[in-house]
Amino acid sequence: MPRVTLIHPCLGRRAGERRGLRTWQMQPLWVAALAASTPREVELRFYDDRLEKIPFDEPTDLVGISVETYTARRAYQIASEYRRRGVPVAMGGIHATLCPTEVAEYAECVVTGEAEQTWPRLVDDFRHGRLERFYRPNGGAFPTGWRYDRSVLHGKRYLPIKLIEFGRGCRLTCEFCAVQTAFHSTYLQRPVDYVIAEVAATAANGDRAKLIFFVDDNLACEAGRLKEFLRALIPLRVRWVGQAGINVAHDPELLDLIVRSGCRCLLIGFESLQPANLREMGKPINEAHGGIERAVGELRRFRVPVYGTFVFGCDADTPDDFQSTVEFSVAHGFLLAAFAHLMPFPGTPLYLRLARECRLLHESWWLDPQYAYNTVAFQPRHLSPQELRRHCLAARREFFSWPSMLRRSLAAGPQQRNFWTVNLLHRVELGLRDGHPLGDQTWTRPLLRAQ
Ligand code: B12
Ligand code: SF4
Repeated sequence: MPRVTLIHPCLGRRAGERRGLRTWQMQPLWVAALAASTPREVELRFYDDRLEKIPFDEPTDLVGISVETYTARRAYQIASEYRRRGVPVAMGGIHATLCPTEVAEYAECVVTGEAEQTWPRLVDDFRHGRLERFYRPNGGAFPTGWRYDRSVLHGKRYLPIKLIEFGRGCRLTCEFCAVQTAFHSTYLQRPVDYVIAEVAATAANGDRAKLIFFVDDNLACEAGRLKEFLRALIPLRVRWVGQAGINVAHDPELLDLIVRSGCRCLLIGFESLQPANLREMGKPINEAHGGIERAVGELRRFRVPVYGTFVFGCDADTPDDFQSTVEFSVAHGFLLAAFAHLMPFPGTPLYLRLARECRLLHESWWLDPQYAYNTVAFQPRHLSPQELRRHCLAARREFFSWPSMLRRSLAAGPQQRNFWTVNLLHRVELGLRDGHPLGDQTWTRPLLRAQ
């Protein structure tokens, strides 16, 4: 019986650090997706590098590692450990999809795109000694059923949140977005009754995780289907969080359904209060129907708890914009907000443009040992990279300051407990995230590359 070990890498680890950031410790859904499509006779194990030590010496025949751009360094360290012991490694995930050639240097084989169909084939090829270098889904194939087997995740100390997918991808074309790049701006949805059945099972078995996170990057790609889904969700009386485009705010019927179906936090990428920046990012949708100001007014009118996200570093940004954006977010009583700088993820139109303009400070920043979380990897137009980072950090500190939290808590109404839990957690982690290393700092061996 072949033994297969799946690994979810952490972002990195400082010397002496025992546990990672709490807000990121959620069930990795890719493991549940792969587990459901793993042939039954395979003995499957899973280790989450964010929560536990990886037993590298435990006998196994094949290892599967998921790679995001931020976790690539750590993933390659883990792969090196196994490959040094003669165990072949398969890698997949969004970074493997964006940079298959780089990933192939650290693995026996690379899976790009969705793996529901390719994974069983890979395992079968492995058993017959004919592993290929690359596995790609057949053009636009719909991953039949999208089933998940979460049994391998049981017993691990994740946040009590259940991750569920409604759809995958996004049809919009924001310049900086890795998702639209990986999915070629396409969007696929599961049948509503599949998702509702999964939610109902959570609600029925009294799962500790009554809070559901719909992980879609944009729940509102198809407003009509979203309404159908939310209507079916109302009787299940669950609490949920999710991410959606600004278009939800211009549809009163949708806002009403969002609230009535139990939404406790809706992340919306406002990105910038400057119209010129929105044009640069390729996000004109945020200017439509009266723009962000009107959208936020509607969200308040319906009492939708908003997680507003903003991105800085576009050409029109000046130092004053940070302050005015924080003031906007506080004045509108956002439950949460993020103030990030632009990140040139590999393969994105943003990355390609900055490379053309010779503005990338590190070409493969994710592999650079000097690069740490929150380092700016490109040359902004009117600020220095250090200023951009400092202003973003100051904006976060101000948003999570006591006066801001107290003021914003007034907008939280009866959801005070929820408000304080999430705000205090984010406040504590502010300092921990900044400058966090990518990769395990105590790991000093050279990375093992394919011949
Ligand atoms: C949920 C989520 C989170 C959750 C964490 C979830 C968790 N499990 O812990 C939270 C909110 C905490 C989070 C945090 C962050 N996230 Co996040 N997140 C997502 C999101 C929205 C969904 C991921 C998901 O569950 N998808 C559903 C599963 C089934 O799909 P999947 O993971 O792609 O897996 C499929 C295939 O890729 C493949 N596959 C995946 N792994 C493997 C491994 C093997 C061996 C094989 C064969 C196949 C395979 O098979 C699966 C089935 O088809 C994605 C967006 C997206 N669409 O990917 C962003 C995303 C992955 N996050 C992103 C980022 C940047 C972050 C942060 C760095 C943000 C920050 N605050 O700075 C942090 C860092 C977290 C970390 N790595 O430690 C980026 C990554 C970009 C990149 N190029 O790497 C994404 C793509 C968002 C985006 N729009 O750019 N995130
Ligand atoms: S709306 Fe969100 S998911 Fe869609 S392309 Fe833009 S940033 Fe990506």
